[in-house]
Amino acid sequence: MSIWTNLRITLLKWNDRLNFVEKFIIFILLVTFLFPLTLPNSYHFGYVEIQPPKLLCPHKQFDLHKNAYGYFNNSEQLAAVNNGGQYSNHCDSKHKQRVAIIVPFRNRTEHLKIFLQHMHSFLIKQNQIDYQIFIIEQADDKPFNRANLLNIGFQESIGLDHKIDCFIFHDVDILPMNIEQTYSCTKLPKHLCSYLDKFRFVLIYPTLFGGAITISAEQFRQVNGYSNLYSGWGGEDDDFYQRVQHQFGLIERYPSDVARCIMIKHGHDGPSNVERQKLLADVLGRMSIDGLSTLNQTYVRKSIESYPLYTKIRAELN
Ligand SMILES: *[C@@H]1O[C@H](CO)[C@@H](O)[C@H](O)[C@H]1NC(C)=O
Ligand SMILES: *[C@@H]1O[C@H](CO)[C@@H](O)[C@H](O)[C@H]1NC(C)=O
Ligand SMILES: CC(=O)N[C@H]1CO[C@H](CO)[C@@H](O)[C@@H]1O
Repeated sequence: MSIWTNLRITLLKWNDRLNFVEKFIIFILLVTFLFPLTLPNSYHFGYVEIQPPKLLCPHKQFDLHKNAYGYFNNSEQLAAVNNGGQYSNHCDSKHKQRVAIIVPFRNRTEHLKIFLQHMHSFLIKQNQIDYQIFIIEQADDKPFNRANLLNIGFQESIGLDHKIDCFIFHDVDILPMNIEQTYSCTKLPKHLCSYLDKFRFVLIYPTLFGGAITISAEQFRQVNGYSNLYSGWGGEDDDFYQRVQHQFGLIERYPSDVARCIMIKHGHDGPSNVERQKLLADVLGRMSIDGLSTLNQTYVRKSIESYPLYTKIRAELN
């Protein structure tokens, strides 16, 4: 008897023995375990893994040196930055992106110094984009509202430079380590720095979308920006993930050996947001009525100041 005949007989025997419910359960188990095998390697729950765009002309004359703390700090490179924290590269003028790097901020002056030196050194070495660093300072004593500040950074930086077409929203305490992690907008909104030293370079959950992200100006408008209501620590980036997922289906990430970053150590983040579960329960219901469309009612701009390595925008929240 051939192996196929044997198999057929065995299956027929089982077919008699099992009732409908048992067959159904076996069918479901087979589908659950076999279906993922048919998906491409790049698919993961909630995101797609992409290769970083190739750096077209990384700066040859600059080497990245880490100091004793592991941070980049190259004074020659810092000298190439224009007042206000702006840098223009001299490469691939056709497809060059104009990028605003938006950093929400309050009171972390020590982090800011390290961040500026490290980030300019890193981005000038990559030499991939025209960029400007905007520090958005919450100039009041209310609970920190990170997402509100990111929206303000979007609106105010575009007000200063209408040609900005790509945004990088970045926390001040996160630093990219791998020069291959290309800082620019790609097809979909993208999470940078998915793998942090603080979490032993493990992605802590598949829909994580905080810390550092890229999104085009047009895509950011399409989701009405961030919610302005997350006052206090946490929740706003999960809200934003849902908006983006609703609009675009997936986010992108780079592979785990590329998207590695370090987090500067610090103490407590301040009071957490007690309302966040309530807000997260109805993200899509609020999407069109809470965000860029309601931003003007949420703040008063106090000042715009240019410093050698950054432009600071101070805002008081209502
Ligand atoms: C970076 O380098 C400059 C001089 O090159 C130095 O004054 C500064 O303290 C350094 N900063 C850090 C954080 O190492
Ligand atoms: C908010 O204010 C700015 C300038 O002050 C204006 O250009 C913009 O259209 C306003 N946005 C909305 C949604 O009203
Ligand atoms: C501890 C500390 O420095 N707090 C300051 C943080 O920033 C706000 C607004 O700029 C100040 O009012 C606080 O005193």
